Amino acid sequence: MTTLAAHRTNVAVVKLSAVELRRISLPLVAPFRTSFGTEVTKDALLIRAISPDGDGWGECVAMDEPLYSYEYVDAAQDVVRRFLLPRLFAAGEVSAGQVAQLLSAVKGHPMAKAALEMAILDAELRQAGQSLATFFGATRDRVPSGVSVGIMDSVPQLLDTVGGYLDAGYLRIKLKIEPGWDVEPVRAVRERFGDDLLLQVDANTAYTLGDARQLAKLDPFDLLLIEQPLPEDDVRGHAELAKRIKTPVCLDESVTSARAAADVIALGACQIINVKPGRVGGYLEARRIAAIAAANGVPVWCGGMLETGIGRGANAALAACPEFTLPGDVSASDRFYARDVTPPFVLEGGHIRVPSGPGVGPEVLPDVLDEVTVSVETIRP
Ligand code: NPQ
Ligand code: MG
Repeated sequence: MTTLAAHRTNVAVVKLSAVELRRISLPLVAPFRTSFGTEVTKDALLIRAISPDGDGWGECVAMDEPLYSYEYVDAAQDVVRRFLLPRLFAAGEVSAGQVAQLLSAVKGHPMAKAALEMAILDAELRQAGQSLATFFGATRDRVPSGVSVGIMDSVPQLLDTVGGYLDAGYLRIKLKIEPGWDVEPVRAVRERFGDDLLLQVDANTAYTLGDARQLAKLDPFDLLLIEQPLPEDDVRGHAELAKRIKTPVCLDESVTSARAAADVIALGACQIINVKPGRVGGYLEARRIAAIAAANGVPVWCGGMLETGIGRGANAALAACPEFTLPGDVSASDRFYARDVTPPFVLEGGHIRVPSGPGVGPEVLPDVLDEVTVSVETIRP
């Protein structure tokens, strides 16, 4: 198993001379509505690991408000500054594979920890001249691209939007749903675009087990999956729901670690897993989850958190690993952003190209970065 050995192996060590915490704000091309709220801008925390042997970038996917999970970007910056960085600085030289262990005394905050590990990993891979895809044992140089479609004001508006994405070449459509916006939009999209369309839905925890009969009304539409219908901690509810509906249950929010992944699989709470590096504490844990799921015959796909090009490129590398057998939410940059901090990822026949240069993600464009920067904090040992 060269892929599993690979992420236990240090490709280099990183001597941290400083860490830059940079907040950026990117306008979305259109509002993105989910069952938990409507986003119009993306506020991200970027982390630059500064070392004498070269820098590395990490991206924290925490939202500006604690709506997807309890994390939010101000809290992430606070925990990085006050509790995480002192532990990394105290360790002296670090390798990405040591970061989770060094930070393990601090409970929770997986997105903050993931961003730090990613910055170290990027610096390490750049030193070694290796791409994340190579480090991971990825087997593809491009990945099929799916798109997440927000809740709309009307069905005609939804059909227009989905039609536009299909014209652009997206290979799979995910509809955001909530009570009052579920069967009707799914039926309309199926009728308009046909039975061959790869179609799935994501509820972001908006239902309860009491809604099982309503969710069973989605059964006739041959969906690939329903993502996270019930609350994050309702593992038993998902196991029960999975028995009551035909649509395969996929978990996102509930899968907070490799152990949680093994548990939800063992308990029959899901048939498919959405892997998101930020949610599980980093790319290394995400890679392990993919291996665990595959070993249990559970298909995985790579989720998305509206990443800038930095995280988008890294997600493409993860999605290029052999365990990823379903199209992910790795969309083209222009799905969300007119201007990004890296050269844009574009659709090529419905696929996104996996970065092949050294490091976790592509090169950052310094001029754009400065233009979208809201604040910069530099922390030294
Ligand atoms: C999901 N993502 O799969 C998430 C939810 C999500 C692409 O559907 C800002 C930052 C806004 C992160 C909106 C997709 C967000 C966000 C939605 C994540 O559940
Ligand atoms: Mg989701």
